Amino acid sequence: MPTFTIAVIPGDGVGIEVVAEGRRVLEALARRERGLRFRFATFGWGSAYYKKHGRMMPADGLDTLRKFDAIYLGAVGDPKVPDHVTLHGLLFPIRQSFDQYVNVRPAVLYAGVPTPLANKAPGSIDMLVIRENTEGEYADVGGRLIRGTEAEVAIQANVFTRHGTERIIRFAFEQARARRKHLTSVTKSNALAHSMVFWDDVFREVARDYPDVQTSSMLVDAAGMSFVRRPETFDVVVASNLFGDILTDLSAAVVGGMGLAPAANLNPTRKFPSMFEPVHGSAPDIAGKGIVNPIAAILTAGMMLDFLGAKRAAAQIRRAVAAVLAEGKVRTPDLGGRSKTKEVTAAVLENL
Ligand code: GGG
Repeated sequence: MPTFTIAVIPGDGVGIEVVAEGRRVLEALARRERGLRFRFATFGWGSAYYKKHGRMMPADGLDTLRKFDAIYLGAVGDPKVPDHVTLHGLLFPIRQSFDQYVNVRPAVLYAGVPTPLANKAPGSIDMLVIRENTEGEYADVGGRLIRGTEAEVAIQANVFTRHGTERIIRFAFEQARARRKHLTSVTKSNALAHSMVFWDDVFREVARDYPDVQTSSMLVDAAGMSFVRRPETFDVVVASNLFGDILTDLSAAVVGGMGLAPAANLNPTRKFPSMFEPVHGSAPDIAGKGIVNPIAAILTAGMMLDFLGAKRAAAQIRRAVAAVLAEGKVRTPDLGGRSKTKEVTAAVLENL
């Protein structure tokens, strides 16, 4: 195995804390797994950088990142910086410039984790949400006219290309084929008669190449209800950028919360580095208190190892996290415990 070069962007708030914990786990694995080596380079980009320099990352930031095997990111967001500035200044340029067109967000109900839903057995919820990640509603096309006047106009255009839509749906079918062979496409084609009817058309076309995969199509409002009422009926779900973003907060909530939700922004062609970040944001309310749940970031590090081909090490992370959760002794306040962030990581390390 080569030495993997990892660009680390802790970002803001709890991002800084959780990325440090994920890195502890990666370093522990490198000590015990023959041939597994990392070279980390940390970049202090984010809201603090913005306050000093007026931008979230340097002008040549993308050129710097391009040379790495992967990017490991914590979170972005700061109460003193508008949220659209943080997202459009760092997260979205990386996803779009490196064509990380797939956002993979698994949601698994682990043994020992309290779910807000009644009568759900461990493992009964196991879904994989595939979110389109480079276009759709987040394409950043639009503008505001005659600002601040009575006649002000704001336009936000959605961009759905055949290339972009087909490739994300195809990726989702491949995932479904490797899992329980069921794929749900989520749209809102009763109301959005152009973009979403187009998505439905492409979904049906691509489905012809996957006769072994059972399909369903749902409106996003119905899907939201079903994520709560019958989450066990979902296997793989594919959705646009906005719908995937919203639905994955919901899927995280039903399996124990954002503290357990990992994510990967993938460029499956590997032409550019992929980026791995927990679903959660910077959580300024608990930042710096040492109580953030590091498990989402640790599982995210596992997704990074999986994508880099270090499958055995990735499986060790999943097993160790599952063991800590099942034991239930060491858990942060979001899961009803009193443990500190570092104690959770220590427990994961003990179980590796
Ligand atoms: N962990 C990365 C982060 O800070 N996420 C916050 C967020 O709002 N993300 C929006 C998105 O994933 O599109």
